[in-house]
Amino acid sequence: MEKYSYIANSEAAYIEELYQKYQQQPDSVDLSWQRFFEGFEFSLKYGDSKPTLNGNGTATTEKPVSASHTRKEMEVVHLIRGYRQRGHLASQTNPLGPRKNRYPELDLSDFNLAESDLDTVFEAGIEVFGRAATLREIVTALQKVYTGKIGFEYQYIRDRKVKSWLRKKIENEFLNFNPTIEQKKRILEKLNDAVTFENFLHTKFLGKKRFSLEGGEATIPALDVAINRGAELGVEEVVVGMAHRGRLNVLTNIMHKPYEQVFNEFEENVVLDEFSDGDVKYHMGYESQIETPEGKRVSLKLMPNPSHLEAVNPVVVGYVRARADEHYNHIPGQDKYDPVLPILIHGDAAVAGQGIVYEVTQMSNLPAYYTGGTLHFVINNQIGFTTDHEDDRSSIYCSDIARIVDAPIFHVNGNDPEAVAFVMKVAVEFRQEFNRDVFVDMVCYRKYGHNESDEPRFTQPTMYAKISQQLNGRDLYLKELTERGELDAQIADQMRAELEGELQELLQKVKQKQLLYERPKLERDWAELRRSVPEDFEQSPETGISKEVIEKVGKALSSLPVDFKVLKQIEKVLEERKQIFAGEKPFNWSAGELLAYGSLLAEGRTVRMTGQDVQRGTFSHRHAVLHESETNATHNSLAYIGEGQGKFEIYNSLLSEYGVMGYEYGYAMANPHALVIWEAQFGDFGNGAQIMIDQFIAATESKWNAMNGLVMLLPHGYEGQGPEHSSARPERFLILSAEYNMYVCNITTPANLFHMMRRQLTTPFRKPCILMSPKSMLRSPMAVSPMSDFLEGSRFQETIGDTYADPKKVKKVLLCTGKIYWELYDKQQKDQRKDVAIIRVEQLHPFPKKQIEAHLAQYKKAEVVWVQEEPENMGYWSFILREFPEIGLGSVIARKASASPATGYMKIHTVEQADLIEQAFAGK
Ligand SMILES: Cc1ncc(C[n+]2csc(CCOP(=O)(O)OP(=O)(O)O)c2C)c(N)n1
Ligand SMILES: [Mg+2]
Repeated sequence: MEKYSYIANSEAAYIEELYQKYQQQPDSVDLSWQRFFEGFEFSLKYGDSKPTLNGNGTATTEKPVSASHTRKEMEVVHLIRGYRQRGHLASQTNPLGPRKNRYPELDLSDFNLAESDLDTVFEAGIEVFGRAATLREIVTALQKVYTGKIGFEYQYIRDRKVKSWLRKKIENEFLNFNPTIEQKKRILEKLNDAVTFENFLHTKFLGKKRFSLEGGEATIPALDVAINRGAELGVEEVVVGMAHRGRLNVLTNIMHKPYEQVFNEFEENVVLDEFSDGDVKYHMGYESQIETPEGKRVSLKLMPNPSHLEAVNPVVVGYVRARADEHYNHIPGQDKYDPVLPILIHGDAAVAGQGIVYEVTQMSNLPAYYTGGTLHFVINNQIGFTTDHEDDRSSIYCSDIARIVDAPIFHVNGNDPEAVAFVMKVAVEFRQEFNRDVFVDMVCYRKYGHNESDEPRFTQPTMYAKISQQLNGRDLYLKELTERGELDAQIADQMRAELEGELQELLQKVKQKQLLYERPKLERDWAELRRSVPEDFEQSPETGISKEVIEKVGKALSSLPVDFKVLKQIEKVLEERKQIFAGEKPFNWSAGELLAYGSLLAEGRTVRMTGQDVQRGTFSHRHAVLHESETNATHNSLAYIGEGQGKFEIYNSLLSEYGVMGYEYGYAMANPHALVIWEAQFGDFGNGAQIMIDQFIAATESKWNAMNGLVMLLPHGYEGQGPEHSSARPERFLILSAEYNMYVCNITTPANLFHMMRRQLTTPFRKPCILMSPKSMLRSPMAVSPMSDFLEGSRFQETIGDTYADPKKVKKVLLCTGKIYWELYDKQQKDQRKDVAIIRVEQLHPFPKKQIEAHLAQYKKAEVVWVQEEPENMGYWSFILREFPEIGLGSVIARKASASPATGYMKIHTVEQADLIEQAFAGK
């Protein structure tokens, strides 16, 4: 308990001292004291008994204010603050009964006040009403506002402007909140839609999983308010991410997906094409447009999502950022984030338990990931599957994560749909006003088990005894309205009968009237692309560029603004760039990479790259953003290619993989014209984002019939840096490779990197592209490309044959991929081994079998082996056997099968590596 004993013990001297400080500078004292002194001065001016100041600045009155009254004034101020800070602990947000005692300590006695003070007038009333008021009035108002059906949490917010905006909304608006009859009808109508739909499914598809919303039906009027109020405040587009709970209800009753379509999915009447495997109905996405009661058209998108709870969150916000960047950045004076609103709907267990929620919340105010604030809505049914909330979190609230970014949290009783409507209204107003995250935690219950065939009484018998007593959301609201005499019960009954009739008809295939869906611009662009077919992978498209473009990009890359001083080493980098782009030196890795981006930018495309330390590059090779050596001012070279160029967005990310990669995946999902790249610091850190890889990158096209062109750069290569800095785990990607779902590459030349990047936006379809990218090869004098390899007519090479070996002499063919090629090549050259041919497989998936066969045709009698530096159980070998069984078991040269990807000792590494090369060139 917070004690205020210093107040009780302090004498007038303390208050005088504060008052003097206040007189000199009002904000030098705490806000509550400021209010107090304002009130004091007010009464000084207008009060009956006129206080005066004596020579020492001490307040005296004609009718003297007693020291005890002054102390009580202070206690009343603290009581007011107490309600604001801890009122939520006493709020009645649980529809199933009283909450656990969280010790709010808001009794009069906690402030040294008593019942006998209730009718005393206190100046402190100014804090709440703008005038003096009796303690009774003050307490009644505070209880109504802070300990009713809403628990407002916002006092921890450090920005005073934000805090006082919220206080006004809460204390002024909520105190006088009374929705109009029309608003009440709308709430009832939405509850009715929600309840009737679930009842209907429950009887027609008995026992089938639908993850019913019952117990949390107020979600539907809540979202309705958010969308409608948002539209009034300029929202044109809402992008929603949500899990299983209530998803079908949101799809039909918010997004207007035809009921008939949902029923069809229950019947599993679906036709799949060759490379699609589909997904369960409660994971599918949807797009629609709706008209609000005020006649505003709003585009809605529900993101498809996997079972993995909360994984969709970064995807939603990344998608929203891309829409803002591309769609809404052209209107002068308009914040590009205002028209597009992300809403993330969480479960109470998931939002408290999943780390990705932390990552995404932490991202919300960073320039790289800012989206103008997310509206978070928690369907808090107080249970996760069979786990009680006492077991699924340490925090008091499931929404406590909001506090890390000073986001306000509104806890609300799901059985009070008007209170739910109020908080959703304020939440969306807050988001539009401050462009920051806001959380609504709707406390409700789950009528059935986790799904409809689960028996919840196995594990929560007492909770379910209470739940069985509950009326459904509509009937409860109806009862309340009827009791309040506000609306006739017959109206709701009539609405219910109408809707049930309609659903029946729909089941017999009667179409529901829908707005014709007008595809927004980027979706029209997606529609111009097509799914890939196997023939597309026989040869990559031409992606070479003209000499003029090379020169233009080279100029941008090697110039600096006037008076922009850089370190000596950077001067050298720029000098080298000049030579490369002038054709005096071959292209190194960095030049090839930056030329790929520059050439796309010159075509007006967007290039976006994030990841840890990407501006410089983990291995100091990229130097995309330069720093002035005295001022630290930055220079993003590729932003200066020329007029009409696209935007080059390159941001160092927060230290996250799951969230950041998910975000970039979402960005790439929205914009087919953007080259979107995520780079891991070391490749295997990507495994922190394994959920994104398994559930989104690899499977999107198959599950959801959607494409994505994200590039993942995963530094990889055995260089003696230990178990975690050697392998990007290519084997994992290859296990996931099938049905032409993604490119997996490990390339050896800057030109091939350039073409790989450009291919991403050149093919008439989009595929994720995973690259095992280099470390030492970044500076290898061997891994370079002549300018001719970038010019028109050139293209990505899936394989690169041997031009040194003599086909007539070749006894052994080494098939390999990536960096080890250069070690094998070195040996071949040093020992002049014309009898050993080396073929590089630059792209592993889709596997370029025809191209490999064409190379091998030259060496018909030779033995063919696969050489890899990874242990035999890792890397590519299992995949090669699957895709190219002709090679035969045992034709592998690799490190021994190991539990860990690499040794921790440089000495052992060196011996192992030399041994691999020896073996590769050893005769039979
Ligand atoms: C990452 C992840 N872990 C576990 C599961 C399995 N699972 C599905 S729903 C669920 C409980 C979710 O509880 P809550 O977030 O409160 O949502 P509710 O079902 O209560 O609406 C669990 C554990 C999952 N889908 N995803
Ligand atoms: Mg739950």
